Amino acid sequence: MLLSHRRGIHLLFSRGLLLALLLSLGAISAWAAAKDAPEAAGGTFRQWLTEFYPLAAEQGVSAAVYSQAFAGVREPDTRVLEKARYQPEFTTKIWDYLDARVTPLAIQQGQQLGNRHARTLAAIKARFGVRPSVLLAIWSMESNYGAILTRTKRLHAVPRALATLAYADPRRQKFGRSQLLAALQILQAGDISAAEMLGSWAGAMGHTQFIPSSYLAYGVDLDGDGRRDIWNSIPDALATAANLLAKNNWQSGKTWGYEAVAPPGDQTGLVGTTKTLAQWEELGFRRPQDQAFPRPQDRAVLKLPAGPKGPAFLMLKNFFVIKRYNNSDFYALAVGMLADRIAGYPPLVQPWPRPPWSLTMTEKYELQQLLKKRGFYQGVIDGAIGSASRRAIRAFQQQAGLAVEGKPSRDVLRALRRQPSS
Ligand SMILES: [Ca+2]
Repeated sequence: MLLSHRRGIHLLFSRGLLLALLLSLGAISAWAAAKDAPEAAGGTFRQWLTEFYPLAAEQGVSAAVYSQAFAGVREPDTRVLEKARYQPEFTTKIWDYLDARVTPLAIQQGQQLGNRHARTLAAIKARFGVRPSVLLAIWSMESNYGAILTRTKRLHAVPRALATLAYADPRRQKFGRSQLLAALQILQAGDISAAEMLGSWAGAMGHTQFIPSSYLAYGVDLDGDGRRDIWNSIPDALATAANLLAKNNWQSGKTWGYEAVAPPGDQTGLVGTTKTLAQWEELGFRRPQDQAFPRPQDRAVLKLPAGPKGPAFLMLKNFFVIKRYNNSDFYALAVGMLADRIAGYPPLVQPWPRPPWSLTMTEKYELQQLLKKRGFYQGVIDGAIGSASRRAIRAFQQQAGLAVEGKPSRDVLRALRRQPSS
C-alpha cells in the first residue's frame, strides 16, 4: 500500500525478488504489531506521514515545508471523518434549496459588495470576460461572501484533513493523496503559510472554496503582491473563480439560460435534449410575459428541475460551465438566479409546485425562531431547514404529543405558535 504499484514493480526487478519479499514481510509484521497495540494508532498516522514524504519530495516539496505542514500533528482529524460520513437523511427540493440561497440578504449584500469591489470586478471582466454578478453569486454560494472563513473553529488544517482522508477513508483515499500532494506544492510555492492553510473537511479553501488541484490549475494573483492568496485577497479569490470559468469556455456576454413556459402536456421526455432556441420555440416553448429569446440560433438544453409541474428552463452553454465549479444542476441554477437578482433582473415568473403544507421563507425563519425560543433548537436562524432543524421539530412533536415526522410543515408552525414559551 505504501509504495505505489509502479514503484513496487520497479523495486522487484531492479533489486531482486528477495529484497522485495523481505520488505513486504517487514511491512506485514509492522502492520500486525500496530493492530495488536491500538494505543499506537497515533503512531501509525505519524508513520503514514513519514512514509508519504517521498511522494511529496518527488513533487519538489522540501522536508522543511513537509514538517511545517504537519507541525504538532499526531492523530488524524476525527472531525473530518465524521463530516465525510455524514449523509443527509432527506432529499432537498429545488425550491427549498433556492429559498436558502437566493435570499433578500444575499442579493442585497451582493449588490453592496459589487459596488465596493467595482474596480476589481471591472478588471476581472476585462481580463476573463465574466460579468461581476456571476462572481458575486459564486462568492455568496461558496463562502457566504467570506463569512465562513471567520468561523475558524469549524475549519480544518488542510494538510491534516487531506492526510486523514488518504489514511482513513477508503472511499476518498485517492482524492486525499492527490489533493494532499497539491496542497503541499502550494505551501512549497509560498502562497500561504501552513498555519493559515485552512479549509473545509474536504480541502476546499478560501473565499471561493478551491480544492488544492483546482487552485494549482486556476489560481490568479490579481492584486500583484506575488502570491495567489484566495484566503485573504478578495481580488485573487474572485479572479481565480473567473479564471476557472474562462478556462472552461465561458461565453462572454451571454447569460446562463432562460426561464421558459412549456407547452401543455408532460415534456419530461425532452429533458436533457439540445436544440436551438428557435427549434424550442417551434415546439411551443416560450419565455414568460412574451419576451423574445435573444439570439434564436443559440443551442439550449431543456431542464425541468421540479418535474413537469414546475417551470421549465432552457440552459445555455454557461450553465454547464458553472457546473464545472460544482457538478450540480441545483448549484448552477442558484448561481444563475442569484447573479440575475444581484444584477437587478426580476425573480422567476412561474411558481414552484410547492406542496400545500410547505412553508415560505419567512415562515421557515419563524419556525426556527420559535423552536429556539422553546428550547428545541440551538443552531443559526437562517431559514435553511437542515438536520438540526428537523431534529428540533421531532423533539417538539414528541413533547407536544404529535406525530413525530420532522417535516417543516404549516401544522408544526401552527402548533408552535400555540405553545407558550417554556
Ligand atoms: Ca495576491
